[in-house]
Amino acid sequence: MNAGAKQTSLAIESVVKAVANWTVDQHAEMNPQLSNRYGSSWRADWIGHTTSQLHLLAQSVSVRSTALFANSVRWALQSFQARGVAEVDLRQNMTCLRDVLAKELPPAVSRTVLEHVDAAIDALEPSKSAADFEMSIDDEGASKEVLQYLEAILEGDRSRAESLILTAHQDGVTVPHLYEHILAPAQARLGWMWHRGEITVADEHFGSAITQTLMAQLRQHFHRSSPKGRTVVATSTPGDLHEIGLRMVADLFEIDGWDVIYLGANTPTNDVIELLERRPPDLVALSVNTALTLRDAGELIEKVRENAKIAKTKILIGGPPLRAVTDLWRELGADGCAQSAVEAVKMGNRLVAA
Ligand code: B12
Repeated sequence: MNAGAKQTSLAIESVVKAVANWTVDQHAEMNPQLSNRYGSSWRADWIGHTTSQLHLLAQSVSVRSTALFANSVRWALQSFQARGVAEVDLRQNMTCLRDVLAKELPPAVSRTVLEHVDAAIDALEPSKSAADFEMSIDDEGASKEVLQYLEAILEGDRSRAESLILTAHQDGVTVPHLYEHILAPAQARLGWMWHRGEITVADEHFGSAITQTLMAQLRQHFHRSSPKGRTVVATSTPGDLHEIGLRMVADLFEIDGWDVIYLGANTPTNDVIELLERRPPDLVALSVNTALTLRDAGELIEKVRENAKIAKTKILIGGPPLRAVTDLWRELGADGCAQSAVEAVKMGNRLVAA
């Protein structure tokens, strides 16, 4: 990660609270209708929204990607529209944020930061459509199996959802296929439905819990290749609560004959480094599941590179933000990136062989 960009990113984080408040003050002054239109919690809601945007801005600045911020803001627009927030209000809010940042940030950093905000303002132009952006919108026709699995989840029928997957496995469908072509797309679709306000967080939690239980059950049926004598540590970053994608990656490495040290979600960076020193692996598989954890991922990679004992360990990275902006992995200092668990295993073998 670039040191100057990281510093600017941290400078933004340190003023989030004040900037969010000033932005909402300016927005309310510009548009007195705001308080009528969004009910009694309007101020807290807009401060919450502006705060989230500022955290995303800080992350995008840390990886020097205006595309990441533009994509994230455009992606959020769809969710807000589904919940009755007017597009024009989101645009005004971003314009007020720009004014406040232009006034408050030191000139040395404001040019870079404002480039990101300008990209977001452009992304919110009414002439732009969702197709102009690269977030993982899974709106295409899903397979029959994915739809059947989702239907069982959304009808609250856990037994049917489990039996669909376990029966398919008994009928010869392999674990990698079940992961890649049914469970992963079903999870993405649950996310997309929640994003558009079609299902609740409870529905998503119910489905994610079933997917995790099934993955645990399928473990008993893994057909492992002969041992490769290679070890991978599969981890995420502190504060990242997503674990299904990383676990799929870990499981497919195990099936491929690797020894896997799976650390799961929300792992403290210093503890990961200590583990890498104690049990040096051939590969680290690092999962980044929201743009909000990109800087932490960059820091983990920096700490590996600065540590003579483990500096040469190959680092493979992946997750939704790296699918949306495909060159981020270089900026973060990883050795490679892959878009799916199946691709992760191929890339991991390639990196270690090289
Ligand atoms: C379930 C879920 C959650 C659950 C997680 C539960 C759990 N135990 O895992 C909970 C409720 C905790 C959650 C919270 C949030 N979530 Co969430 N979540 C999801 C959801 C719906 C499914 C995730 C999942 O299981 N995917 C299935 C797996 C298989 O897919 P995957 O993670 O992409 O992994 C594949 C590849 O990316 C790749 N891969 C993954 N890791 C790695 C690692 C390596 C090394 C490699 C090579 C490849 C690789 O291989 C995997 C298999 O093919 C996704 C939607 C989506 N499109 O995925 C959102 C999603 C990941 N969440 C998102 C967000 C924004 C959040 C929140 C910030 C929401 C909020 N406002 O609070 C919080 C953040 C919480 C936190 N601090 O981490 C966004 C991230 C957007 C972005 N690009 O930054 C997503 C994409 C939804 C969306 N489209 O907006 N979430």
